[in-house]
Amino acid sequence: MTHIYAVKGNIVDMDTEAIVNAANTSLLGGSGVDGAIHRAAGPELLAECRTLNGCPTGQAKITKGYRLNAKYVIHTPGPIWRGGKKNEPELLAGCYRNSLKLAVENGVKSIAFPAISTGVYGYPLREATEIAVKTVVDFANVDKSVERIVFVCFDTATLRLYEDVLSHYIEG
Ligand code: AR6
Repeated sequence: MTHIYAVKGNIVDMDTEAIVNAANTSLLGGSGVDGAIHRAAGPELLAECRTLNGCPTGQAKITKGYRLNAKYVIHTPGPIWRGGKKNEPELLAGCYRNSLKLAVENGVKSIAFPAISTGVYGYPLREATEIAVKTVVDFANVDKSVERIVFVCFDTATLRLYEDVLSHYIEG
């Protein structure tokens, strides 16, 4: 059974085989999670990202982790919140699903996700958390090859929310 849980922390410090980057469609870096990952991984990450020709919103691409603890970075551009009627929920679910698909294809057994789109991109936190948890739980119910999935929360309020939403899906 896949172990799915939330922790408070910085995504670059995670001990998982892959970490997910809340990227933009250029894949050439930015602020928030993206900035932290590029800073910690070193310039080789940007060099590899330049070869990828960007990534559509809701899709995902994989690179090496370079100076990170993580072997891989999975880059996924989340949707910018535009009020909720521009396909944002489906695109956000796509980020989680497509990142997990890439993880499976690359034999990744543990992966950490940030709260994609809930910073600069302005997605309401509760709605985003419900989509994140539901999409990950649904995926893990079908494909059990990833053993550990961690939601990394930057602050205590986000952690509480994830724990609350997770408790509706997972017992114990
Ligand atoms: N570790 C874990 N969570 C973090 C970290 C960190 N180091 N830093 C921020 N968060 P954001 P987005 C939280 O803005 O909304 C970039 O410029 C943060 O509190 O990183 O998807 C990209 O290049 C928030 O809850 O990502 C894009 O242009 C969550 O992570 C754009 O921002 C996501 O915040 C993407 O915006």
